[in-house]
Amino acid sequence: DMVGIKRFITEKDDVGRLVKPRKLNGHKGTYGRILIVAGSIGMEGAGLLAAKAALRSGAGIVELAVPSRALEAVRGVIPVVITRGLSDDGEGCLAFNSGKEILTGSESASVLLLGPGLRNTHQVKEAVVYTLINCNKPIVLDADALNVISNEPEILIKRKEATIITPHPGEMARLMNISTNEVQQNRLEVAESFSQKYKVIVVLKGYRTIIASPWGETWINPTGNPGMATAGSGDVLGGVIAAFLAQGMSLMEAAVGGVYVHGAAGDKATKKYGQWGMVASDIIKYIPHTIMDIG
Ligand code: NPW
Ligand code: AMP
Ligand code: MG
Repeated sequence: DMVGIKRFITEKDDVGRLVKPRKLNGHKGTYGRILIVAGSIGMEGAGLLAAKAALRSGAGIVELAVPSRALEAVRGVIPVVITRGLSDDGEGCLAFNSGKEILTGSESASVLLLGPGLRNTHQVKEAVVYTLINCNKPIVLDADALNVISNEPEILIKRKEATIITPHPGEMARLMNISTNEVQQNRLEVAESFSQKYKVIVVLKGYRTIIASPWGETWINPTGNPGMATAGSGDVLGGVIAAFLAQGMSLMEAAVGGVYVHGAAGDKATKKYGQWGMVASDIIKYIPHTIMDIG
């Protein structure tokens, strides 16, 4: 039941407190290694956006793993990103056995981001489920990684480590087998009930993104604007949250702080390009200035 849940509206100072000066002797390993599993033929951009956002949010090392047929399209696009090819189904999506490869890749990672642009196929589902069950690292789950488990969200309870899910209202609706309208009419209750039932942090995106924790703490985000309703905006958010986690923030700090910074960077982007003209990569451009202003 929803009794006893504390609800807050995120303020700038709540996030500013999380932006700590770096240790003088810190090295890239200090700021975490993120494994991003994202993309497919035709959706190579999803992983690239997430990777770039993670690096601009302070992550030490970012590795982007894609189905092998998509590797050539992402290799070298962002020189600072490490790339890795995973077993391919022959059509540019993950194959059944890529789950084992993801697990191997995750051994050196501090955090995983799984889902943007993977597509909703049986083989992707097998790889995602294998990773969820076997991986003992925190995972940020987005997009198709949510779509593939929407008929068995119970899998989330089997995780050995924490999970943050970042559904948009359409993905939330699929996970709960209700309509997008029903999600939008009860955003707080939907996010809180799913979080408590499946023991995951729920980031329900959209106007005033809601961040609900299973231990009964909910945050409502005031930043962002409809200029962010543009392809790839959500892929950027996954990268920011993963980067904050990798740098040692707690789960809720990373989720609440990441959503705030992502929205505030989107607000800065509209000052330059307007709500009509801004695109997802413009949000990334303003992440560094946003973090500097807030911290
Ligand atoms: P409706 O129609 O209102 O019921 P999909 P996607 C709803 C990748 N991308 N408020 C809405 O439902 C992603 O990572 C790759 C209300 C809408 O029709 C995914 O893997 C890119 N409703 C894949 O594409 C750039 C909302 O959901 C439906 C809502 C598909 O993801 C683009 C659409 O959702 C993209 O990120 C809101 N705020 N938001 C790349 N360059 O590689 C969404 N809905 O069918 O899940 O499609 O989000 O585009
Ligand atoms: P996705 O649908 O996964 O690409 O995610 C879209 C991103 O843009 C999420 O972070 C949303 O919260 C944000 N967004 C979309 N529309 C709006 C809006 N009208 N106001 C604020 N943020 C929005
Ligand atoms: Mg998305």
